[in-house]
Amino acid sequence: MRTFSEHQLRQTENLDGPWDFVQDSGNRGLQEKWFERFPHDVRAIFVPSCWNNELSLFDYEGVAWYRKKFQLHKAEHIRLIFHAVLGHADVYLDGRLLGYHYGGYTPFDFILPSMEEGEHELIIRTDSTLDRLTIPTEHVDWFHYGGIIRSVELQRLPDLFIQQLKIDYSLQGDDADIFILATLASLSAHDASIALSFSEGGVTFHSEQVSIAAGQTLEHKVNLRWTNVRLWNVGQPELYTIRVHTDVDDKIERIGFRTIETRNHRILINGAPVYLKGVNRHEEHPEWGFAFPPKLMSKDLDIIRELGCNTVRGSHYPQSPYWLDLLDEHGLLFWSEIPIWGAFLPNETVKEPLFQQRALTMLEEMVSLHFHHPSVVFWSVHNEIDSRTQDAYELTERLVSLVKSLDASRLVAFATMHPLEDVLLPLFDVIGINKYYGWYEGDTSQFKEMLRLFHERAASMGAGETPVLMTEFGGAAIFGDVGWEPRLFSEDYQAQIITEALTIFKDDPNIGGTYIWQFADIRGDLSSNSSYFRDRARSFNNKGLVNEYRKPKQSYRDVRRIYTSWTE
Ligand code: ADA
Repeated sequence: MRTFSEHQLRQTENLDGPWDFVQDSGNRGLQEKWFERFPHDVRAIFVPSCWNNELSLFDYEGVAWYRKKFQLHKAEHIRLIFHAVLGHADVYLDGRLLGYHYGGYTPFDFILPSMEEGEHELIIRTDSTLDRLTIPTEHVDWFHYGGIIRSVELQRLPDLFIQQLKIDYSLQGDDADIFILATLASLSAHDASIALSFSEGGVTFHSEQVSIAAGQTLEHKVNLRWTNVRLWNVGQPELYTIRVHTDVDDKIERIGFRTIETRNHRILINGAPVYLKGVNRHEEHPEWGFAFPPKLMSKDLDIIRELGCNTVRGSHYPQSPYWLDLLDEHGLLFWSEIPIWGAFLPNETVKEPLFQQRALTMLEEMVSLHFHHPSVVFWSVHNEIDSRTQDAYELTERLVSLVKSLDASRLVAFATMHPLEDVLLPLFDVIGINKYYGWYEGDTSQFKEMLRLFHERAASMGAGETPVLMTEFGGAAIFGDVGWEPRLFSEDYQAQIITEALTIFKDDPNIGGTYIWQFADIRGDLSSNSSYFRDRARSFNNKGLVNEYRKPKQSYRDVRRIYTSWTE
């Protein structure tokens, strides 16, 4: 799950591997109380995975139940962490409902004090159904996978345990004011006093004795100043591993020191402008769906670095912490976003309290999941919603103010598909434009005029200084379709429009960087009964620079030549 251990002392165990699995296409399980009596007619499924990658389940969207039994060899406190379950998840333990989570790409957990020794039965009812109030909603340009896509972890907790470690800082040059918050929790019937120590790279820098009342939580703050810290930078990753521990428990987080600013239409890292050379990456593969294995993440990273990129947009949902660890370790910048995918999002949905609440929760969970990664520069609140309306404005105000209250150090961004009519521009630190001249409309020469009008309009709205990134552009190519003439869907045509667009964007001083749509081909969501996405040949979104098995198309080679020649 991470490239480093999050604990040295705490005992943790992944409940990964085969689980009992049963499809509930008639949605009978709740009424028949499958959480008390799991059906006998089950199949084994691997966790983590997407069930759609199993035989006969390819197209299944709906309810499915999972079961795993585990043993406790003594009575003890435990914590169950679900690192990501797609859609709706109801969790039952020994027949009792522990709770419900809605989301898909962020963890949730349960702390279970004084569990009895012996066998326990964990059951999860998941529902992958997309509808008008889910995020994403029912018409979305990626496959409707379902399942437990990241690990399920069982932790054994002592009476006094470390619930959270949060590290924030502010930098003056290379001196850092560091703010550490360690949250301790007591599951004990007695007041206690405990020695708490903080270390970095194995060297203790702070210790003190703290008291905690029976059954309470305690937020313990430590503020200190470190001088001459090594700064994390693009291509120069300097990381600090910070551990808090008692004699029975610990928690490890990893951070990097760097500043983020914007000036002259550029993103500045540690005061220096960085022209962003990026791709959009879905964390998806035809064999694994969204349960993307670590080995393939490091291959993706190699291919993206070889392309000359210094940044990745995590389109369109919070990506795995393992992936962000890799970016931290190689000094690439990351754009993190929640899965509000708006191209077909009705305005009525935007106003719905349930939809808004889900969006706010997803944002909060994303910020909490990715907070310590120095690679994260952008928090993106939505993609391609109808940004011309007052309803969009009101939703966006809520989302932006929540993100800013959670983390004032990063840039709040979005991607618009209505650059010339958008009313949201003044709300953001960074504006992303998605436009497909040369593919869905017109030809690439139209980018120039569109951008001229956009900059004029942004200035008239008071957003003239806001950096603008081209967050999506490109076109589809079927891997292997090459020829003498650049036809739609050929590798030649895709390479041509991407290279033309890149040249135009680089010549525009108001553009601070580019994210090509997209890194790799992904499965699309097509069916014979639906009119959506019918232009997706092979049932894939074929706009990848590499195909779904990461084989390079012509555009990959051309973009590599361009990105590696851009030195700014
Ligand atoms: C949109 C969207 C992407 C993808 C792309 C396309 O801009 O944000 O997810 O669907 O268009 O391929 O059309």
